[in-house]
Amino acid sequence: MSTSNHFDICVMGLGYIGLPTASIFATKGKKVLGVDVVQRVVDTINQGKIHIEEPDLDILVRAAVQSGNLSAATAPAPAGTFIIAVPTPFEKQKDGSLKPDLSYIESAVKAIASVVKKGDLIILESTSPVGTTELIRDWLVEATKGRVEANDLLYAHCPERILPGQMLKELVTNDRIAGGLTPEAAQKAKELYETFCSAEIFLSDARTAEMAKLTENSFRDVNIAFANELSLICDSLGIDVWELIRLANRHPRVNILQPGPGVGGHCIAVDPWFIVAACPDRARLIRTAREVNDSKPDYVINQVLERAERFRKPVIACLGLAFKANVDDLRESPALHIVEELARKFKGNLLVCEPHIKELPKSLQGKVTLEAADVAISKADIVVLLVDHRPFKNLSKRVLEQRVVIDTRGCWSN
Ligand code: SAJ
Repeated sequence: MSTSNHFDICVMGLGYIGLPTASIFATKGKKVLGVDVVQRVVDTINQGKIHIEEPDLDILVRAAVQSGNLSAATAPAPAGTFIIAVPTPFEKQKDGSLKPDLSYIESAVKAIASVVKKGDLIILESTSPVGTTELIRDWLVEATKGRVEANDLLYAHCPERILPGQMLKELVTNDRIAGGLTPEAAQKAKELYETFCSAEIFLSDARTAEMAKLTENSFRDVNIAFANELSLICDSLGIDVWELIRLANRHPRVNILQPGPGVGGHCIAVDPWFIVAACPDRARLIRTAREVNDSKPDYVINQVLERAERFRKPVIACLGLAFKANVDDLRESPALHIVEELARKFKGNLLVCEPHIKELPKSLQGKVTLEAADVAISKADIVVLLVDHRPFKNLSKRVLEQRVVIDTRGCWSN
């Protein structure tokens, strides 16, 4: 790494991936500059604080800032390595599919164009369609107006695979892939991640690494879709899907996942579409799985409407808004979508409990009441369990007696 750099690493994007990555490198002795376009985020981090929720991330960031190795800014500076960890949003198409939007990655590339120099390593961590690492190289050549040529820099894709809620552990213990545009780039990226990663790091090319990340999340989506489809079939046939899955999973080679009210978060509900967008005629199973999972929230809404018919003015308690258990993240949450729809239909009679938030999201403010679970249940005719948060699982079944219960997660199933 060049000794003329003030920084070893410049991390572009200080969100769920960039911030833990920048911080862990800093605590291992690397000089890290974290860059984010939001001034408030930069200020918060420079004070050693965090703007997102993740267990123990506050401790890691504080340690990194106090060590003097991590600082944040709104613009990049020269460094030996640039890690791009910005979001990859998507545009919804008329047919319901999603198309990746690479504009944040492109902006990050343009921002580093004035400071990159020959020999630097550029790593893309953001989940991206196949071919994006090559695009980054082309954009950078263009943005530097030829000051750097295609072969002057090393490019690699090293996708993150950490699970929200367990990020700090998985950052260290998950195997990784270092996919380079050249073998040298892959090797350099591997050596860098060995700074903190105690698991194996596999060398590959950039396209395979890009596809591997999309494949992992599509695999999970397809498997959840199987469970969700089973839940619909079982409802029609009068079978308890939770008992069915428990029994089927006793087979040594069967491992069915859990049905739910839909698939949320910013990864599994999105990434499969990047494969569908690239090969629409071939990705038939992957597309259908997405459609099955995306249909589940409306199915739950209809279940509630059906059960509500027997009441004149039903009071409905919805338990959970997050996209999955034991996190505060409401992004792409099927539970939130369901509650928003029910709030429209049962104005003033909807009680919501989400133990991980103190304030309702804007879309629900003034439309529903945030309550503790026991209070909400005690006032409700219908109880809809949307997220299997630990406190809900531990609720005494007695409080549910004499209530219509819709348990979308099998939390209270025997
Ligand atoms: N879900 C079910 N049934 C299940 C499992 C999950 O309905 O049996 C739902 C959850 O409730 C949630 C959604 O699926 O709404 C996704 O949750 P998740 O825990 O499966 O995954 P994420 O989105 O939190 O994290 C995933 C992980 N990918 C895989 O497990 C293959 C993680 O390792 C990735 O790093 C992350 O996506 C990412 O950033 O891409």
